[in-house]
Parts: sequence; C-alpha cells; structure tokens
Amino acid sequence: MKRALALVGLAFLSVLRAGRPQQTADDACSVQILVPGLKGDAGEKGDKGAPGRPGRVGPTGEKGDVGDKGQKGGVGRHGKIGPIGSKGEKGDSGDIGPPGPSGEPGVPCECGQLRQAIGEMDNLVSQLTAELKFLKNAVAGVRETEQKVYLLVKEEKRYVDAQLACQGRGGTLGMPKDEAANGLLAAYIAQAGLARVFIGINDLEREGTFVYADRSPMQTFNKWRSGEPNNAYDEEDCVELVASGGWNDVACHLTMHFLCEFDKEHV
Ligand SMILES: [Ca+2]
Ligand SMILES: [Ca+2]
Repeated sequence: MKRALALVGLAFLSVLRAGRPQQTADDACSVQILVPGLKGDAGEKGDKGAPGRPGRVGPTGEKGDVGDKGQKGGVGRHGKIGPIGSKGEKGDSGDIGPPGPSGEPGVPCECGQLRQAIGEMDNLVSQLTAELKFLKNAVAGVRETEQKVYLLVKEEKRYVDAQLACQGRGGTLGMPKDEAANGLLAAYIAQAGLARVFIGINDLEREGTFVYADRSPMQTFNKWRSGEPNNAYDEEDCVELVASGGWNDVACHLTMHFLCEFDKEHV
C-alpha cells in the first residue's frame, strides 16, 4: 500500500518537472511533499493492545466528617516487671502469737548402744581412778633390796584380788624368803601405820602345804607366829604379815591392804 503511494508521488513529481523546465535545482528541493495519497481501504481490526501503565497518584482528598467513636478495646497485656525498690525501714515487732498445738509423741529412744558406751566409759574411769591411786601410793614411797622392789598398796582387797592387782602391774604379792626381806617389809607396814597386810603365801591347793604366790615351795625360812598356822575354822588358807614381822594364816576372803613385789629386772 505504502509502496503504491510512493510510486504515485514520484510520477506526479515527474509531471511537474516536464511542465516547468526553466526552474532550477534549488527550486526543486524546496517543494514539500505534503500531499496525502488516496485513502486506502479500511484495514482489518488489530488485536487488543496491552494494558496501559497506571496513572499518577491523584491529589489528597478533602478531610471527611468525624466518624462515630469506636468501641473500647480489650485489656492490654501486662507490662514488664519494674526494678527492685530500695529496702524499707524495719517494722515494729508484732504481738506474740498464741501457743501452737502440742506435737506428736516422740519416737522411743533406742538408747541401748548409748547406755553401753556410757557403761564402758564408767568402767574406764574406774580403771583410771584405780591406776591413779596406785601411782599415788608408788610416789608415796617404795622399799627395795638388791633384787626386789616392794610396794605397799593401801587398798583393801581379798587375797585373790590383791594377787591379781600385783600381777596386773607385773609383779606378785610380796614373798619374803629371808630374814632381811621379811624385816624390811615389817618395818614398811609399821611405818605406814598398818597392823597387817596380805603377803604372797597360801595353802589353797593342799591344806597344810604352804607355797609362795609364784608356786615356789616354802624354804626353811618362815616367820610363823606362835601357834600358827592353825587353819582356824578350817578356812585359813592365806597369809598375813603383821607389823611385828610374824606370819599368820587367815581366811582368804578377808579384805586388807597388801604388799606387791617386783623384780628389778622387770621394773
Ligand atoms: Ca589352811
Ligand atoms: Ca591362823
């Protein structure tokens, strides 16, 4: 179509040039090609174009009338916990409250072990007390020979217990086996103001056969008082030394002070 219009335009220009030969080339360039061609036939309807771009934002509208007040909103969430405040002053003491209810009955005490422990401690105290008493006696003074040390124990005991007490300290009841030793012991008890003490002689195993506490037999030496040993009441199997130096057989169950004897080698 456009090509047809262009051909028609060129043909018309040629006609103008033939009719006016005296015109110059400059005249020809000044001619404006503004004459439209013949209107062609109506074209077919085109396809629908793409949507156009959004238009510009319009100006702010005028303020409208005030609307009705809205409904009250719900309760908001709890706010954050605030900082700890400063310590307040100490308040006055309150009144004394009423007494509380009585408590439940207590559990019975299982005191068996406790009582046993206390009993053992009592025994220990008794032993220590006896030991202290013995040491006090020892400090008070002993007697000694070249081989022996004698200790007068001012505790009243039966013969057997007296012998055990001496053995417990490494000795035996005193066994005077000669005149010198017997005289020493007699003076010892006399100076102590005692009348008699147990010594280590007895006929417990065989009536009438006296032996020393260490089971050694009697030697020729003895200091029986006149008429002794008489085994009075058929019960005198132990021996006492009296302050004058004599011996007498007495009942073993009597209690009196006693003399212990220790070998110097073992002291
Ligand atoms: Ca006897
Ligand atoms: Ca007698």
